[in-house]
Amino acid sequence: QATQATNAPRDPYPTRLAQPLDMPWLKRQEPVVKGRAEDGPLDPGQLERFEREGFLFEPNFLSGRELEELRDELKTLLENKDYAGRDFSITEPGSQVIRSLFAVHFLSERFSRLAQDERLMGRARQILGGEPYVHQSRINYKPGFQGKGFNWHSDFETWHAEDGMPAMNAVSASIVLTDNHTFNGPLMLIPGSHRVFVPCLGETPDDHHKQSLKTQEFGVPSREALTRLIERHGIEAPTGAAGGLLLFDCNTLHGSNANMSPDPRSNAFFVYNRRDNACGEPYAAKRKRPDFLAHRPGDDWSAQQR
Ligand code: 6CS
Ligand code: FE
Repeated sequence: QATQATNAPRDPYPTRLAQPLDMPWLKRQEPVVKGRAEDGPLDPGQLERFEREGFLFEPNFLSGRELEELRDELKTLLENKDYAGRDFSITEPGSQVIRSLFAVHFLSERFSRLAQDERLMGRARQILGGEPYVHQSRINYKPGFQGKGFNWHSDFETWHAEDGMPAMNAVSASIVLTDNHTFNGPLMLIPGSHRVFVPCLGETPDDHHKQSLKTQEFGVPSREALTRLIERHGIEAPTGAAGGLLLFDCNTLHGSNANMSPDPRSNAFFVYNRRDNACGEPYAAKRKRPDFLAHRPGDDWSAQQR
């Protein structure tokens, strides 16, 4: 790890450590909700809920024709043979089944429009208290019987350590494009976990994303820390019909089980980061991850692919 100059400010979120700290977690520095109810579509009750729980589920955010179009687009993207074997297309551990497709707001006009849609941008601006840009986008496919789970993690821990995101000024919007039920591996969250930062053990391996996007082993909290947080706050899994919107703070601990049902569990994710929180050098990795995982404000990823 790089030595810090004596007068340099200390990183408040040290992680990927060789030795555990004396305490299981550290205090979050940034406020959770930074805008006001007057500034956007979320009402005071919804903002209060997001502040307290670290997430907010809005059933029936999308419906009808709009939802159908997105589901068709999801299918088209997943069937696109040009994406097979590309770095932004992640397969399940041990098979060639697609697990995630990244940078979808550059791959698809339809998803690009959705990412920039004021219904999402407005919510992000309101939560972040400033102008957002899309830091990352993806589709998680999770096909019936074959889709594997995601270990417990905080997205911010990874983005800070591996992408150089300075502070907790980002929010994820996940739109469920298939019905989410108990058996198809819905997202589970630990309410209230966004208020602490859990440093993780183990130095980041080179090219870690190639492994972590299939099965994450580094950047996951210890079982002791998870046990204490879950004893305190429990686990929640918002389920419901296709079209629901889940907004969650960048530091809310979450994970999911494998899909043991016949039905896919697919969703579209857009991560909004505040412009003044753009990424710099990674805090706990030797090299930055590829651009498809961490866009910069105003960059044109699709131009680089040509
Ligand atoms: O590594 C990442 O950036 C991604 N991985 C996970 C498991 N969640 C957040 C993010 O999309
Ligand atoms: Fe995640």
